[in-house]
Amino acid sequence: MQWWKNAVIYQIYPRSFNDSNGDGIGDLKGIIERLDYLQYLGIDAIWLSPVYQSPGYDNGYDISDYESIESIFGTMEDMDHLIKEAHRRHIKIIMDLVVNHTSFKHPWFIEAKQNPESDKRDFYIWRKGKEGKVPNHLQSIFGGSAWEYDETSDEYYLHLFTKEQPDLNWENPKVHQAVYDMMNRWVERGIDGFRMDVIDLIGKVPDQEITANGPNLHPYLQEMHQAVLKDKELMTVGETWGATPEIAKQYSNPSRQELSMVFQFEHITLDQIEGNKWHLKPFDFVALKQVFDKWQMELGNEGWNSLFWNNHDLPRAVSRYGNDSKKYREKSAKMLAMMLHLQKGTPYIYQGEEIGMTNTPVYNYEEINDVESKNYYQIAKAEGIDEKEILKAININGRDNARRPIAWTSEKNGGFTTGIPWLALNDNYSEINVEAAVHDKHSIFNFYRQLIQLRHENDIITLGDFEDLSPNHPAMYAYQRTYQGTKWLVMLNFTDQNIETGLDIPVKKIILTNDQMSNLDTTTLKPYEAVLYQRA
Ligand code: TEU
Ligand code: CA
Repeated sequence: MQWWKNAVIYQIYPRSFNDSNGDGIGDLKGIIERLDYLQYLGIDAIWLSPVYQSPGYDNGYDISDYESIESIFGTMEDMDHLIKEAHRRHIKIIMDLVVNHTSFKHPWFIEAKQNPESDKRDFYIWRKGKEGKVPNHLQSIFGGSAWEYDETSDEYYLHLFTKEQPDLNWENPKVHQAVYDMMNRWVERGIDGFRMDVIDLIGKVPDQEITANGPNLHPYLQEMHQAVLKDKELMTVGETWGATPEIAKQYSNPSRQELSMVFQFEHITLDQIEGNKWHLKPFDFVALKQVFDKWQMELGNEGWNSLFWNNHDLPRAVSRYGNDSKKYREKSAKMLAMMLHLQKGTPYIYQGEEIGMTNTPVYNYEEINDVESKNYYQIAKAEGIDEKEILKAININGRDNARRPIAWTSEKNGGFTTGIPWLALNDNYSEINVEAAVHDKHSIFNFYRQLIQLRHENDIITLGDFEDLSPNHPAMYAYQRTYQGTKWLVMLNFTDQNIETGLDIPVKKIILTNDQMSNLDTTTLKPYEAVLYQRA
């Protein structure tokens, strides 16, 4: 079995993890200081969000040099040290690979812009305007046209994110070679895999306004596999917003030699109206279960799932899907953790999820940091939407929610920094912090530890069959895993009410629960109760 199949991955957003030198920004040395904590949690690998040289228009997802470290994060020596210290603790390092676009400060783009005759021109996507207007209707994912006018050449270049993130031209084979060479040098440095940023966009056909899932996407990935990944123990995960189970199999069927797995976002986008993250409809629980069930059932042996509630782009899970009130925060966070971690696939924990960090509201424009939220605010304002409504949407789904620094202790600024944090911590840090969680036997943190350990010790979680026992129940998710004659039953109450389960199943023992009063009667569940039973 490949190592990543029963592994648990921990995502670090370096800027907000731990600051070692008091400049208010998390850094590589800060991560090294916390490796013992991660080893104690029990995770197998770290996915490190970008630490490469970057002017920071999109917090590091705009890279100006793939092979040097941004000075605010440290040096290449620090990076080598991190790899070594992580490996010493049996923790692998997965790097973020952002090759749909570079920064406009990347030497390739600087040359491309300055000298239209240079061979770097064709590393990017340039088009003539149409009657003094943009070449076509392609939109930036962060709002507005995806085309930016360049006066020097009287052409437009394509950027699917901010204009400081010009898209690379994957129709140019020289781009492939440059990317593969860079990846290979990182592999030689000793890293263990790549998380591939918006990888489903690299096959785009701009003139036909095709962005995701373009016709050459899979051939490119197969070529990348041959050039970099082949015959190595590397793990790869593609960020693919538009994946269906059929598409996910194309990426992750081992026989196709592309990726280990993808992140699919169907559960995340379920409550969006027309795919717009700022326009949500009430959250349909039965539909949510259907999405999870579908992904559990349909990949079969022809693909591999990744499992996540959270990342650096998404709101905090306990606020979004659980209940972040004082009364139910811990219980509902554990329930969400159990739901995810006992499914088939590779689970990801986003930093702070393991202590149940919550969303952090903002009350005015000045408090917003993230470029996506700022753009949305301005566009919505110009459309005449009420400021209260705009801030409400940002507080529900804005990316700053995930990016608040981690509180390590209840001291000033949560012990994250001795200086001024680049983004304020959530006010609740004196209560919700790592120190408190580690010392409390019944904490969310210690519940995650148990879930991770269970996965490492029981193949039923990794390999067992999956069955939803009550797909239409409006408040409960009950599923069963079966492997070599053993059956595990997971029962989860997603509400703050006592419920009748409609099931009466003979069980032998409780393996894990978030409620010390749980018993062997499966007919009722208390608010947010989550129990894992071994079946009789
Ligand atoms: O995200 C891809 C992406 O499409 C997101 O911008 C997403 O639409 C939105 O944030 C949902 O909340 C990746 C990275 O994860 C993100 O941080 C980057 O900003 C983006 O690519 C560009 O590199
Ligand atoms: Ca720092």
